[in-house]
Amino acid sequence: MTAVESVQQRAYAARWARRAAPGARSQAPSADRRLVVVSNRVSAPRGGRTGSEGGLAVGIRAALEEKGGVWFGWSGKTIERDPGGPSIFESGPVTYATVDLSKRDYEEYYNGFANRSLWPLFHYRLDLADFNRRYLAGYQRVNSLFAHRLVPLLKDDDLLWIHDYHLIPMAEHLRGMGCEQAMGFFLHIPWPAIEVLLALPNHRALVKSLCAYNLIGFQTENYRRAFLAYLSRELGAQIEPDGTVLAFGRRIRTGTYPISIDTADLAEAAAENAESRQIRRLQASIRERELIIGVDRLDYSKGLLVRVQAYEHLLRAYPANRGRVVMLQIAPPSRIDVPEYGQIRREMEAACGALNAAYSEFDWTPIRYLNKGFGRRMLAGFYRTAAVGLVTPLRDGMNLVAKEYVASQDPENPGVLVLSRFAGAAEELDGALIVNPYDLEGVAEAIQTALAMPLDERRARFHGMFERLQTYDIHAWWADYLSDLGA
Ligand code: GDG
Repeated sequence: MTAVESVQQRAYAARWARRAAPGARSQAPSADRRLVVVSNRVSAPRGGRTGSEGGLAVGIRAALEEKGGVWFGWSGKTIERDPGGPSIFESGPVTYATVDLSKRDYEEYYNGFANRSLWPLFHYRLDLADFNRRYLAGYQRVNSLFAHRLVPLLKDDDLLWIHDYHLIPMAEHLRGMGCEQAMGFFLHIPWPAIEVLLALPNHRALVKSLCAYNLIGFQTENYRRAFLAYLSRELGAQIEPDGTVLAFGRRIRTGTYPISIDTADLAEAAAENAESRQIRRLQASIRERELIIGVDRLDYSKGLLVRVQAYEHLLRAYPANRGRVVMLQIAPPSRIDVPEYGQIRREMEAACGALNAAYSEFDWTPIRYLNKGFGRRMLAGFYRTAAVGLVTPLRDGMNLVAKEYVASQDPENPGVLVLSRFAGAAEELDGALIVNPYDLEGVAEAIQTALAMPLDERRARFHGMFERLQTYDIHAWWADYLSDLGA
C-alpha cells in the first residue's frame, strides 16, 4: 500500500467507524433544519417511480424522503419562450419545484458548457472539450435564473445542498442576492489535476464561485487534494490541516463523501429477482456459460470501447473461453443531442459488430450489446447472474454500477468485480481485481483470473466489500454530508 492509499484507507475507516457508532445519525445538528436540494434535473415521482433513475437521483430522494424538504431544478422540458416561475408539486414530505428551460438555455448551458466543456475536461478529455464563450454565458445565465427562481422559496435557516458541475456558480448568485443560509456543494464527477484544469479559460472564476459555499464535498480524497492543490498553488490560499481553506476572504470546509447505494434494498431485490421469469430466461439463454456483465450510460468516459477490445483479447489469448463465456453490455443512450455521444454510439456498434462477426459460431454469440435501459430490480437480477462484473471507466467520479454489482451478489456463490483504478470506487472496493483500462492485456488477464477464481477467494473478497457497503450506504452518505454541512 502506498502512503497516499494508506491515508485514504484511514480516512474511510474513520468515517465508517463514525457511521457505525450507535445513534450516530440522530445526533446530526442539521436534524431540525429544512433541506433544500438543487440539482440540474429533478425527478418528480408523477405516476410512480420509473425504476430507471440514476444514482444521483436515488441518493437525493433517499435524503429528502427521510428528512422532508424541497427539491429544486430543471423539469427536463424545453420550451420556445422564456421560462416562468417554478411548477410546484407536493408528494409526501417532499416539495418538488421545477423550472423549464428555453431551447437556447438547454443548448448553451446543458449541452454546451456542462456537457461539452466541463464534462470532457473533468474526465481528462481535453481533445473533446469545447470552450465556446456562448456556452459559458448560457451557463451563467441559467445559474442566475435558477437562483432568482429559488430565492422566493427559501427560509432563513434552510440547509441548501447543491449538486454537481452544472450548478457550480449557484451559491455565488444566491450570495449576490443576499442569501446567508448554509450552502453545501457536492461534486459527483472527478476534480481534475491542476494542469488539466488550467486548460479551462475561466478556471479562476469557476473556482472563485465554488468558494461561495460553506462545504465542498468530493467523492474521493484524491479529488479533494487536487482541489486543495489548485487553491494553494494557483491562488496562494491558506489550507488548514483539517482541509479548511481561506480563499477570496471566505472560510470554506472541504470533505470526502464517497456516494453509495441502498445496499440492503438492492441485495433484497437481487435475491428476490433471482427466480423471476426474465432472469430464468436470461439463464436459459446463456445455458452453462459464464456471464460477464457491463452496465453504463453510453458515455465516452466509461471505457466501453476498451472493454470490447479487452474482451476480444481474452478470446484471442485464452481461446478456451470461446463458446464458454458471454458478455452482456447494457448501454442506454445518453445526452443524445451532444455530437460526441453519437460518435461513441457508432464506434460501439462497429466494435461489437466486428467482434461478433469475427468470433461467433452457429450456436454462440460472444457479445450482446443492448442500447437500452432496464428497471433497477431487473438489473439487480442481471448482476447476480453474472460471474464477472466488468467496470472499466477511463475516469469516473465514483461509479455506482461497481457497488451495485457487489451488493447484488449471492453471498454463497458471489461473482468477481473487475474494476478500473480510475473509478472513484476503486479507493473503497479493495476486494475487486483492480485494472488499468488502458492496458488491454492486463484487463483480459484480470477477467481470466476472475473466471478461474476459487469459491473461497470469491467469498472472502465479496464479504469485505459487502460489509463496507452495508455500513457506508446511501443513507450514511447523505447523513454524513448533512451533518457536516449543518455543523
Ligand atoms: C455520475 C458520475 C457517480 C445505468 N443503466 C441503467 C441504470 N443505470 C444506473 C446504474 C447506476 C446509474 O445509472 C449510473 O451511475 P454511475 O455512478 O455508474 O454513473 P453516472 O451516471 O456517470 O453518474 C459517477 C454518480 O454520478 C453518482 O455520484 O458515481 O461517477 O459520473 O445507478 O444502475 N439504471 C436502470 N436501468 C439501466 O439500464 N434502472
